[in-house]
Amino acid sequence: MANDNFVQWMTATQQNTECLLEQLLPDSGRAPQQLHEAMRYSTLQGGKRVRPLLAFAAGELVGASAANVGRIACAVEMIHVYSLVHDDMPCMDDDVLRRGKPTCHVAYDDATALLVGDALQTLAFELLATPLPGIDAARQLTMVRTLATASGHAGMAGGQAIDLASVGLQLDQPALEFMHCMKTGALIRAAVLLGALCGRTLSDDENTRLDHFAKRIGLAFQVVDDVLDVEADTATLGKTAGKDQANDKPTYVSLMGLSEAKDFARTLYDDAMAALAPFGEQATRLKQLADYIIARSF
Ligand code: GRG
Repeated sequence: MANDNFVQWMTATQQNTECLLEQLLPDSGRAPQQLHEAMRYSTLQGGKRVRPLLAFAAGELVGASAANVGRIACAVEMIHVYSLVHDDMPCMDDDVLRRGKPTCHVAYDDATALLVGDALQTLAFELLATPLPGIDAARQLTMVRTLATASGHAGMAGGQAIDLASVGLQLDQPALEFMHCMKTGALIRAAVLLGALCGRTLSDDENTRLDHFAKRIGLAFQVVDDVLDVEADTATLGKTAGKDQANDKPTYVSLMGLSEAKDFARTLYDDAMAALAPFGEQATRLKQLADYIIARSF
């Protein structure tokens, strides 16, 4: 019963995110048409929307307005889509399949894919910098800074740089964790923190706990991703399976083996859940999302 309720909430939140993205993205009939069409092609109708779901769940924890959370959730998803579009390009991971369809540079061309990433990134910041009803300017500035830090050299882009430089190397566990906390974890953490910034002010202890949850679940997401790259097939993933091994990338599976990697994901999950305990029922959605992240099959 509780799980039915979660599935309903997740489906409704994914649909809401899709509608909002649809409205916020530029119209493909407007010039420059190819860029706008490619932005919509890359962003709409695809993806699990894990980061928006986390932002909405964190928003529920703090009683935030759904409209405000919706805006920041779309900003985070746009940063995520930009990273996928650039990551798939020949100069990076060079992949042809994403979200079950040809990657942006394959469907269009390299220059368009580059511009799609650039335009999604700047649109994300435009959305965050546009006044949000009931949220003061200082707090919005904190939101802009939180997303910028998570996306830039000390976050996702920095993690990607380490990832590209690590091909053929076997990183030890601290080095692997450092890379993944930046590359994947930082944006997942930002989704949670931004959702929480849309509502009541949290105490220092609450902030510390939520941040700990966000960091642990961000890393657990990556460990599960490493496992799925080995265990799932391309059709299920909607992206090329087995790429990590084919590209000689260091992963949790190559470091510790499949079974230990699964155990490690479970340990991170337990730690994340423990951090939420004092929030009680307010954290129900975040706990359910943690369950989903750990048990997902794609
Ligand atoms: C190009 C600056 C820059 C960064 C790229 C995120 C990233 C960094 C690369 C993506 C490569 C990758 C497979 C990373 C592993 C974890 C991850 C982010 C998977 C994709 O996220 P999902 O599973 O994708 O949430 P969907 O399609 O469901 O949104």
